[in-house]
Amino acid sequence: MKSYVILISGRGSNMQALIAAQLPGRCAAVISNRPDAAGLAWAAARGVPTAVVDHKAFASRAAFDAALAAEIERHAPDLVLLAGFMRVLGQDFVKRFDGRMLNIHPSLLPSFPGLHTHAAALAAGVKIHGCTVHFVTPSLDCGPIVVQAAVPVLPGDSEAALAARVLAQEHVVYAQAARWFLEGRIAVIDGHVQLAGAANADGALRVPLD
Ligand code: NHR
Ligand code: GAR
Repeated sequence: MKSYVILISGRGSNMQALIAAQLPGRCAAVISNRPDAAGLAWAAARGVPTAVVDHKAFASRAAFDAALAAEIERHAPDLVLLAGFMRVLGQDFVKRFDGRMLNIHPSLLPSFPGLHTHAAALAAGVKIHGCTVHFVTPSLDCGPIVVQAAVPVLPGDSEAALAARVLAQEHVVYAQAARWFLEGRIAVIDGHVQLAGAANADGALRVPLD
């Protein structure tokens, strides 16, 4: 059976959605760079092995990356899932897990890479926002896109309200993308993802409506 490792930094709601989805693979470990991440207790309570690799305990990003890679490789996972993981990973780390590491990013990439995406979307006045599952490559938030979900930005939205609307979709598309990967249905061809047996969506999300 295939296996996967989830990297978190905090709450871990995406991690919970992934584990609850009963993917066709075993969750070998949940690893956090923060010892106080709430998601660790949730995973441990469900019998999932947990580990902490505290970035503050290392003198350099390279030393942290090496320790994190070693902890992941103890489990020899087929897939590594960044789920609200908040440390930028260096090129050597990314190369070790090339083609088998996914991230969920809270915007419709390539719009709003980096941090504070919901504030940036509100500031830009976009009417449609969302989330993206992508392969992790050395350049931040730029890897091949697997799936995206779009939500409306509504009049009077706060950052928190918009984040919650996006988060609900993150939980859906991340579990879906992880399932596709574990089923062997994802191919990256010329830097673009192709999904075997995909149905094409029709219709449109238009915002606002009149
Ligand atoms: N690493 C690489 N090489 N490529 C990607 O695409 C990555 C990555 C590491 C994390 C997640 C990403 C996101 O979805 C991710 C994608 C953290 C930062 C950041 O600036 C930016 C993007 C993402 C995650 N982190 C600060 C840092 O100095 C720390 C911020 C904090 O601790 O709160 O590493 O948005
Ligand atoms: C999620 O919205 C995720 O997309 C985002 O942080 C939140 C984590 O929530 N990730 C990033 O911003 C990465 N820089 P969670 O811990 O409940 O999954």
